[in-house]
Amino acid sequence: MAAGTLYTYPENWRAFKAQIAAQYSGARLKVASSPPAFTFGQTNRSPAFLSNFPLGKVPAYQGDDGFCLFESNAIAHYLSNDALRGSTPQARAQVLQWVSFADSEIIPPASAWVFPTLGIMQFNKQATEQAKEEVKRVLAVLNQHLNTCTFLVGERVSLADITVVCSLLWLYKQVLEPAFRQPYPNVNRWFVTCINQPQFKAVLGEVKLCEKMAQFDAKKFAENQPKKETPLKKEKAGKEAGKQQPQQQQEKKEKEKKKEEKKPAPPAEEMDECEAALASEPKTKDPFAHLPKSSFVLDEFKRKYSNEDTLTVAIPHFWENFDREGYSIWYSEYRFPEELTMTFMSCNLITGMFQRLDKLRKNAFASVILFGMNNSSSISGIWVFRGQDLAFTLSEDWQIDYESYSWRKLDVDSDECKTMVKEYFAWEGEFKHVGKPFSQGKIFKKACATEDAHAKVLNFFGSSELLPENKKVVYQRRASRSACAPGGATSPV
Ligand SMILES: N[C@@H](CCC(=O)N[C@@H](CS)C(=O)NCC(=O)O)C(=O)O
Repeated sequence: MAAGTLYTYPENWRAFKAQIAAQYSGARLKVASSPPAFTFGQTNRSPAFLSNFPLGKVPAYQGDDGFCLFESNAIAHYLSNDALRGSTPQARAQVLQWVSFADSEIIPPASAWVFPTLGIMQFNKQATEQAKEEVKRVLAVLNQHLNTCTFLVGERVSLADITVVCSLLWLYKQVLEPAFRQPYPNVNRWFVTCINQPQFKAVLGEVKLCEKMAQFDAKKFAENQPKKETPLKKEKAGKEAGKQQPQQQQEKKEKEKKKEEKKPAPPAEEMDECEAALASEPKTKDPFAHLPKSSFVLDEFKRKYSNEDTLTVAIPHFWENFDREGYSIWYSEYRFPEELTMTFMSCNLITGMFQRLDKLRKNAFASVILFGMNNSSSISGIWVFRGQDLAFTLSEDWQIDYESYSWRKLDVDSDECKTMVKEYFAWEGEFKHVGKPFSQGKIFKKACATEDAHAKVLNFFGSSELLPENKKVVYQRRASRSACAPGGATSPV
């Protein structure tokens, strides 16, 4: 019988799947969801955690025997018994069918609808209306199936029921008010039956079904905003927050809401799961607080870099605005190129470092490039840091990787610096000092998983030259969007 620890944040519906499965199977499962055992945003970014769970995502399972597993469905499967997994080949396939159905058909519209009501995503009327229609469609499919069955597969609760119930949980709690759910009596009956099973109850507690469809929580959304990085977002957050005060009178509030509903939100303003997760991180002291204010707005440059042509707009903007007192430019090179084998592993090395330096992103920008091919490659990059010193010593969190690199401060007036900035930022040029062809580039800029997406697109296109410059930001913003439980945000849910 499996025995181990499940790392998660509290009230994570993904973790619930594993926890309920363990209730049925008798697997001994400890849940590490609060300090000191686990702090979301910290523990899952630590090198020890990342060495077992390279994505740094939760839930994550470690057996007492050392066996490690990520992906909630895999963990729930592992912690199940044969009865839950399905006792015949057909039943097992049906369980897999419903697990996949939950992930691909339920979670996307459920997130699009529910997240804004929890204030962790901007409201977009069109997207919400579309999500409602999609939810109706999946409920209809379930209702039809459950017309003749008590449970989704066979005569007993299976992993299919556990998974689908957990995926519907936030819909039932938040938005499926009685009138909306009334056309799906079989689904309602089945859902209530499941959540009242002692094994479900032990994990979910008393589930209160929605009485009134929750609407966009602009206040919570505004509260979540100020922690975000760009002035653009701050500005917006300010507006949102500002709106809240005069909105004491209900009438005005309604008007504002209507206004909000009319203008579709620009997608880049949404809070994705990473940002929601970051929003939950405890505040730490700003290690750059002692520096005088700089005239160089790094975020502005980053926006130019993301959205406009690198050579003709972003780099000229960089040099026109660069503040040599407030910032410094460094060349870094991986010290152990002979240890680099497969290029995808080298890329993970770079993105791993970026992840561990997450909190430095506000005060740094970097373009790090992998040159060469499998078993003959090198990594080097150009880093722009706030201040004149290497930033890594300013925080304990940042000291994991930097010693694996050599660091050389560049003379910002030198031709060498100008050429390197140009070549590394644009990912093209002779790279004379390298002697190997460009393979892949990674940009240290925005929070979470973005570089991976960029790299994936690059791999797909096969060459950086084919990458449409003005599309960079789109890949980055959409990279890791998937449904994250609201518990990962500041929301107490
Ligand atoms: N497909 C994964 C998704 C896991 C996931 O996205 N986890 C989020 C929280 S809901 C996370 O840990 N994010 C942290 C991060 O991206 O740094 C699963 O089902 O386990």
